[in-house]
Amino acid sequence: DTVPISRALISVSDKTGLVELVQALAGAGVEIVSTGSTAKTIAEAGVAVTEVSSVTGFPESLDGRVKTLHPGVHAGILADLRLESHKHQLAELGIEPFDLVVVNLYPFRETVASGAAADAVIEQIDIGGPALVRASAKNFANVAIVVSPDRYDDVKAALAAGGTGLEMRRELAAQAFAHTASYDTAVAGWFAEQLGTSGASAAGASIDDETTDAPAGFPDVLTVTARKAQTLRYGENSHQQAALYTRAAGHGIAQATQLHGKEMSYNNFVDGDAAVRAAYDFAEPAVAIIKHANPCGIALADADAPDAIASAHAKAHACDPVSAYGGVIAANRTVTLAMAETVKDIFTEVLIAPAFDADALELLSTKKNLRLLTLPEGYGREGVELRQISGGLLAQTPDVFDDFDRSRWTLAAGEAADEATLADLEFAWKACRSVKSNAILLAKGGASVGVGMGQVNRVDSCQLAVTRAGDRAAGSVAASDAFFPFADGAEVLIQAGVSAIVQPGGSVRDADVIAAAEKAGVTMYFTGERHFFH
Ligand code: 93A
Repeated sequence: DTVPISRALISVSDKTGLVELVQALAGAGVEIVSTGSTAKTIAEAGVAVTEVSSVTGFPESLDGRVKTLHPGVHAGILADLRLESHKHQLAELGIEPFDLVVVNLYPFRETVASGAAADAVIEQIDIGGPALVRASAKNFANVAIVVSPDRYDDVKAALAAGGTGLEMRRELAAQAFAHTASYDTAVAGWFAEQLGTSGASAAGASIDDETTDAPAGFPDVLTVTARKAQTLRYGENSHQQAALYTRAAGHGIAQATQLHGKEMSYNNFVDGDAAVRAAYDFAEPAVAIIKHANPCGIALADADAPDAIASAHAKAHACDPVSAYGGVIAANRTVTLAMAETVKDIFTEVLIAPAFDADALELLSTKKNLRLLTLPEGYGREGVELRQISGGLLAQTPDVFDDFDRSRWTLAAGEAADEATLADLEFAWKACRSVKSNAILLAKGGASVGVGMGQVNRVDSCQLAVTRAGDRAAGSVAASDAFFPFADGAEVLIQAGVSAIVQPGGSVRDADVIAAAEKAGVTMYFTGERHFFH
């Protein structure tokens, strides 16, 4: 199954690592055939190279549009040398086979991104390159196809080992087809954009690696390209292996920049993601503290606080100081020295913010176990969320508050709330979006004071939120991520002394729930929209 490397075709736009690769190949006696500027680079490095035109007997023509599109090249790639008939035909035709093909394509995406004119973009649609890649990948039984400089070291290792192994060639082929599929998705997306239609629906095969925009409809075929960014020490538990894959145009925790601290763990990424989800969607300065993917504190800054983000953090921490131990924090504003001075004394795994003031960074950098990450404001959002289930993927547009409008709420019970209470209800409602269902969040003064999460019935979540809030439950407001199926959950909140409740409404027993609120003189708003988060 090992195929020795003796003749390589190399045609690359990205010349990274090219010289080192061809030096290794030439040193091992490999014949190198190459195209225009690739051949020039190789020759300039003092390595012997055969121009593809002298193999085909046909000049590179039409400004490079026809270089390798020739049976003399493609028969040499596609011949299955396990078949005597193919070997005979090659001999009759006077064609030499290739066993290694190294190609990377015209920089189509980069050209689009540069703002180039349509004609220039079209010229960067590679035709011959993908043909080489696909032909080589189809014939992985005989040919190794390399589409990325990342794999040159593997080629060098194969040279030293006497050739490429079948498993390596099969894996390279899979990478190659993913590469051309993603490339064509970008081309199709660009054409669709020119036509003013959604790239995704026109391409029929998108949510690609270069866009995080929600598609107008979900494509028939989903191609997700993500590159391995990091091997993680372990997964959710130490007996599980794990790695981080990032998407090229991603905007989230996977792309955050780490300024300080130990390597991020699998659980750090999961909790970091939840923290960003919880804090970054607020327009006001906000801080969320996450444990096991749930907020144990979430708060907005006091309007008159001298240091807004420090105020938000202090309020978030006060919600549940016991649980905040070992937490992951996200702040949606620059971390100041005042906030840093508090965080420094609390065992914290990760702190994510758009930026850190220099003195705050210096102080927090003295904590070797604290990971500090920056993620720009407005990040952390995907146009489409994907979740793996066994045998497939689920895709959905994210649950966000972009067109939130409190005037759409309806008063279901009690008297209309005053502005301060309404503001707390709005905060509680928005905050409970990042709490796992069943979610009950009690809030006061722009801060959570008791969070009930992850219970399999709503009454238990109510009880948990009330217990956590303790004597702060009285006079707080409550949000419920979904309707109360019975009055019992709401009654737990009412007995604890909440002054107002916001919930979607829509239960067949809404009348019972409303009656319980009316009886206690508690205000209740219906939002008509729920925010499950599982
Ligand atoms: O214009 S093409 O579609 N026609 C071809 O026949 C062809 N063969 C290889 N582009 C073609 N290529 C591409 O040229 C390769 O994919 C590679 O990106 C590039 C390398 O050209 P050069 O060696 O001149 O830089």
